[in-house]
Amino acid sequence: MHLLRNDCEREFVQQMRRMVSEKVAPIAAEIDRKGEFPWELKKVFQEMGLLGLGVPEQYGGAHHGHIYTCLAVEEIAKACVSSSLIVQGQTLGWEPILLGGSEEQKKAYGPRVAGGEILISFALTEPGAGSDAAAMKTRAVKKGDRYIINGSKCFITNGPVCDYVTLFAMTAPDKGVGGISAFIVDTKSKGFSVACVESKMGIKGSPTGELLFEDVEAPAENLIGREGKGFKYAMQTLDRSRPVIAAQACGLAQGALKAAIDYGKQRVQFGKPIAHFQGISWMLAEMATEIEAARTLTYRAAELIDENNPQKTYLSACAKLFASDVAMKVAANALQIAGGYGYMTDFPFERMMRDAKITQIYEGTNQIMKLVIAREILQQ
Ligand code: COS
Repeated sequence: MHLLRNDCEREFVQQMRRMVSEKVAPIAAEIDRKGEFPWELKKVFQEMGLLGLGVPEQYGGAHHGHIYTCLAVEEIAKACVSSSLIVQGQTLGWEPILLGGSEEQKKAYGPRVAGGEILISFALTEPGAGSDAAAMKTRAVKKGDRYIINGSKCFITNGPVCDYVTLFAMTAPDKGVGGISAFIVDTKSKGFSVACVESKMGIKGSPTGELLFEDVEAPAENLIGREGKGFKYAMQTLDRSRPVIAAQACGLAQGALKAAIDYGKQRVQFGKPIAHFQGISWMLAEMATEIEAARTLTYRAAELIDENNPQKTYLSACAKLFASDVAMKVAANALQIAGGYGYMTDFPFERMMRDAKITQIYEGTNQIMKLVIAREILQQ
């Protein structure tokens, strides 16, 4: 159940549901099986303006608030988490520019991001810098009117198909986190390459890549904000993206619950549909309750982002932690209800369970969420 706040939100969700049932749900299993980026859905989302949900109107987008990105991602993830990452990844890649970029940068990239003319990815993680994001080794050295970038980034969502990355690199290693800067890098630049496209457990339709930067030149005007501010932009971006992942987890869980209800109502054992056995109906009731709680927390966190409330770091981490754990539990229980059939690839349960796992890992592991939450409550 969604407590949508006004007609605009209700209409948007109705529009999303129609599109998802017509375009996404019928090909979700195939996207997973093929393990290919669904370009046809990218086009559908582009035409609906979904790639510009994070871009304010003055920069060519359709931003009415962070809630809309969450609503879009939740609705798509009910059918296909891989496809929801097209919208999520685009917003994530753009947000460092929104947070720290100049007017010129916002005007130059905003319309192209919003219109889906370019795909943009967020490149923070490195092989040796995952949870400890500040331990990055990628270097950007200023030479005249350009920066020369060397290093590698891993686990980059849409990295293998994107046109630009917002890249985080050390400009002053002796300053630690204060020496990290953010850049807009064109993936057509000489010296840029995709070292590998990862083979993954789930989200198989969302290409994840390792990106190499070998003497890549970025014009000085592609620095986002000021030198040394990169880590702050990265952390602020993650504060904003964690409720989106929480929304994705809510969508996935809702999709798994629906599949379990449908299955439970038609599967007859011992002379009646299994959903009418108390053991199963109570499982369904618990799953529904946990999803309601996760969704309430998620959309409250998204509201705090829109309000720029100082508690946003705290609640975003709470939402991502709680909703992703709910998604994992609900997906596992949904599969359990479907028994042997749940384990078969003819049904969506095993895909949902594989996809659920990543929500506990990316945009900060749930252990890092606990670290962030604990820091926030201890310093209050
Ligand atoms: N908003 C704004 N600034 C923030 C911030 C936030 N949410 N979190 C940290 N900062 C600032 C701090 O205020 C500090 O600034 P000053 O040096 O000016 O005081 C600076 O950033 C360093 O912060 P901190 O000391 O907390 O950094 P740590 O190295 O201890 O790392 C964690 C903090 C662990 C929270 C961070 O590394 C993290 O989020 N790791 C997970 C990364 C992640 O989510 N990766 C997912 C892949 S990217 S899709």
